[in-house]
Formats: sequence, structure tokens, C-alpha cells
Amino acid sequence: TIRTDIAVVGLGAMGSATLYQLARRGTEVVGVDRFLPPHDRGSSHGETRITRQAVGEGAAYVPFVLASQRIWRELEEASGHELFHACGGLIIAPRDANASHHGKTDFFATTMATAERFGIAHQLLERDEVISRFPQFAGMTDDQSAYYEPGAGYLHPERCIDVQLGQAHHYGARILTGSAVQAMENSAYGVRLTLGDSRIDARQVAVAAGAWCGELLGAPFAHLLTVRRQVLHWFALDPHARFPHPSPIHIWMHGSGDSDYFYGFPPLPGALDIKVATEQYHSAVHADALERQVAPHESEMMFERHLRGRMTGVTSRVVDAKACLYTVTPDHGFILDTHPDMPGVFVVSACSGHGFKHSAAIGQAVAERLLAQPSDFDLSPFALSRFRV
Ligand code: PYC
Repeated sequence: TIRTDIAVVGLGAMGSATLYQLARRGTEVVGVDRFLPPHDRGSSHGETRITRQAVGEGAAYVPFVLASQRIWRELEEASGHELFHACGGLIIAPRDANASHHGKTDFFATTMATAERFGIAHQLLERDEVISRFPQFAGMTDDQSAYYEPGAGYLHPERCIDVQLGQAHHYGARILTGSAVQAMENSAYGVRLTLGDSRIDARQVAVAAGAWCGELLGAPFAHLLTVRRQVLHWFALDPHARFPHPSPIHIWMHGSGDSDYFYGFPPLPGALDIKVATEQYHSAVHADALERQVAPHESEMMFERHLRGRMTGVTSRVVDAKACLYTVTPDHGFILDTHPDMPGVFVVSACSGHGFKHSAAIGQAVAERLLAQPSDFDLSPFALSRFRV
């Protein structure tokens, strides 16, 4: 049996950040993951994640993304690795629609309002301006507008995790990989975790187990959280493609239907392809039963429904495709709260598919909460009680 002040279960985006922030504060902490992070079994793989400052999901998230961008820069200094590439971001949406894609109600209008409220640098661009700056978006139509944010860009998720785990280890955290937590219960010490034939007794536990949260946390999480398979696609560029440097990440809402939406990244330095994806919320999976193989027709459909006629310079030749998982709450917001039946357990996911950009600061906020330290972060918008469970 290992005894520790705090254990962190799950070492993806949220868990690695929490482990690092606890360890650098001198806390005795043990991190556990069922695989070998950074890995491709959960929600934090696939080369890139979007970061944007005027968060269209709502103002409550903005302090987290802004602080995260500062933390990534500190971690770049400490590690010598690029984590955050500020190539800018473009959001294209129908001008007059309150486009309401799953989890993105009034996304464009909220992005604009949030940028104004927080003084985030941005421009509103019409079609001709977009195309003259970024000809790859040639399929933008006259009835669409674009929000351009120079401080947006992409993160390298695997590297972010790796660097935070390396830093956590440097500050004395113990990291157990290939160890799945089978049971979690209140104990005289605080919380007992059972892993095969070993145990961890911790005063407190931060659970950042993503798609495995429902199973581990039990009621009410097991019925609140839904795990959704998502697919990331990499398509080859035309040899004559014109992607100016830097080119922005993009989010493109091209209709008013729930799935008339896709997002993507510019080619990574030296790469001759781009990564794009849409989102689906109609079929649920269990984390252990995920179909990891992506069928050719899935990429064909992605190209036909979203790319053809919209993005120039991108061919339908599939270079790669990967499945990944979202763990989604009923309102597509986060849950960052104490477990109602286990006072020593703090829940640090699910993040409903838009968490990575906030993860570095969520790690800080959770560390401050568990250590009862003063904090600038407000976790109340992410309380479990909003679901009346
Ligand atoms: O947060 O921008 C985002 C995002 C796009 C796709 C998934 N999350």
C-alpha cells in the first residue's frame, strides 16, 4: 500500500496538469494511468488541439484559457519544447443565423461578445478579405462572416502532457503507469484506491480519468456522462496548394444543422497534409469498446460533406485517420467539483470535447482548491449541482 497526500487518477490533459501543479507546490503526490501517457487511448492525442482566447462556450472559461497560454509559455521555457503555436484562428459562420451546433449555442455571437468584454484582439472579416489573406478558404460564401483572432492557434497535446509529467517528476511526483484503478472508496485515511493487488491510500484524490470517469465515479456521473467516438482525418494537400504562412486554425459553421460544422489546422511545418474533423453526438460508446479503426467511408464522408467546394488545395487522399473520445455532460460544459458521496474526491473531467486549451490552468485551479490555497479561478460555473442530481 502506498500512502500519499494526494493521488491523481488519469494522466491526460487534466491529470498531467494537476499532477504538475501539485508537485511544484511541494505536495506529496502520486499519479496513476492505466496506459503509458501520453498515449492514444483517450482524449488527448492527434498532434494538435485548438486554443482560442475569446471562448465561444462562455465567459466563465476565458480566465482558464488565458492563464493556460501563459503556463504553456513557462513550460516551453522550462523544457525547450514548442507547446503553443500562435498561428491565429478563424471562425466562419452564417452572418444572420444563430447557428446552434451541438454544444455551441450562439457560438459566433458569444465569441464576439467575449472578445469585446475581455479586450481580446480580433477582427471581423468579410469573404473577400478572408480569401485574399487565406486563399484556402475559397468556398466561404457572401452570407458568411469571419472572426479572426491573432492570439489563437494550436497546442501540441502529447508534448504538453509529456512536459508536465516530466516537470511533475522533477518536483518529486511519483508516476505509476499501466495501472488501472478498479475501485475507489472512502476510508479512514481519506480515499482508498484499489489497483490489482495493490492499494493507494490518499488524503484526497483528483479524478481526471476522462472516458473512464463514469465507471470509476459511479452515481450520479455514470448516467450523466456520455462517451462519444470522434474521428480525426488527415488529408493530403495538392502540390500547388497555397497555404500562406502563418495560416490560422479554423472553425467553420457552414449551415444551421447540428453537424454543419468542421474545424481544422494549418499544415504543420514541413507537412503536406492538414488535419480536419467534425463532431458527432448521436452514438455513444464505452471507453473500452471503442472502434479505433476508421473506415474509408468515414473519411470520404468528411471530405464530401465539409471540405469539397469549401477548402481549396486539399485533396480527398487520406493520409491518416484516428478515433478519439469525448466525455460529454448534458449541457456540454465541464464538471469540476467534489464527488457528492466522497468528500475526498475531486472530479476534474468531463470536459465535453473543448477542454484541452484550458487544461494547464485547470490543473492550477484544482491544485489550489485541494491545497486550500487562495485562487484567482472561479470553479462555481462547473459545479455538479447545476444538473439537479
Ligand atoms: O475547442 O475549438 C475547440 C474544439 C474544436 C474541436 C474540438 N474542440
